[in-house]
Amino acid sequence: MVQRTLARYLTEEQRNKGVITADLKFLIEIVSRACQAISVAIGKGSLGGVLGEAGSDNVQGEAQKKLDVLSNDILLDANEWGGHLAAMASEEMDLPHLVPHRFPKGEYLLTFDPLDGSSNIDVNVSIGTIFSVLKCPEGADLSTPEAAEAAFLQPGTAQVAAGYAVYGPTTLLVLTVGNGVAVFTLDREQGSFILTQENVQIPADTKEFAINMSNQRFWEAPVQRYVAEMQAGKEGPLGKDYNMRWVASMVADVHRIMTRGGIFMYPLDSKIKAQGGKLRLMYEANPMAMLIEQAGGAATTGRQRILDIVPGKLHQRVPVILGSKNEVDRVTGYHSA
Ligand code: P6P
Repeated sequence: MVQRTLARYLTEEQRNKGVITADLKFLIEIVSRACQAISVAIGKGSLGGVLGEAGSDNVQGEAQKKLDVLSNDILLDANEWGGHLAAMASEEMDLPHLVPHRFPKGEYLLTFDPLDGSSNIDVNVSIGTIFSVLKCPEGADLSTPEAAEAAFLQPGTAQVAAGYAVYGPTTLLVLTVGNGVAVFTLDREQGSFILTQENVQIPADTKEFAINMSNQRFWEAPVQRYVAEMQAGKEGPLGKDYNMRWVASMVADVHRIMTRGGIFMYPLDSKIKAQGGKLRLMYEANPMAMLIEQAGGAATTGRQRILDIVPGKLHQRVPVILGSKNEVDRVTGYHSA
């Protein structure tokens, strides 16, 4: 059977549905090759001298792992010369990274979390790269990194593409260009991503929830109620027994939901209320919310659709409740009860 590579899939999306431009196709291919390079670096582990702390902190005040910095550099280097981007923004950088003057500028903006779940790197648990693509507004001020931040502050509904790579037993690229969700598996011998699933559909119901239970005492009442009802099992109001999973790599937890359904929650709690949440809107919540909705799921903060949020700042944090639609609708409903 003829294998459909990422390049062929994108070409057919461009030709048949006019969904994407040649520049966006090029951008996604460049990002996929950067993810391949990150996958190779991760795969070397201790042998590559890439484990452990980098000895620096990122803009979030989190200690950076060597692989955080390496992954960020791989994505910057891969994307700045191609002429398809105007600027990039990353979890690892305080300000946007402008395309150097020596290279042509393009019409797209790229945001990314270069290595999500990096607390899992040193214990050999799946981690991932998350990315989101926006169009750069006409006339945007890109004169300085500080000025360029405003160009990124668009709601998630403005995304033209979103995806993640999950570095697990296999390396997968999960992608949407606004026409459903496709899954590509990295063929390491060929060095290309091969289409292995398209039109992903998340079951509307589930028996599996993902949340960090150690925060339970900090949760708001609607989440306390919902988790207690799931723990009550089939004797409780939800009438079924639930199982729990928490990988502490959003990409791994979201990919499980993409694969078999479930609900993922990093809700607002009293410990992080001042920050607005734990997860970042522009390069975690928004791309994952686009993917989840494109696969028939739902993604809210508990109070509003994530994709409708108009960002106030580049590294804004939000509560995240996403996954199987009927479950997300239920707990979102509890917030307005
Ligand atoms: P906690 C990883 O640091 C991350 O940003 C997400 O990938 C993950 O879902 C979450 O934080 C884990 O947070 O508080 O359980 O360590």
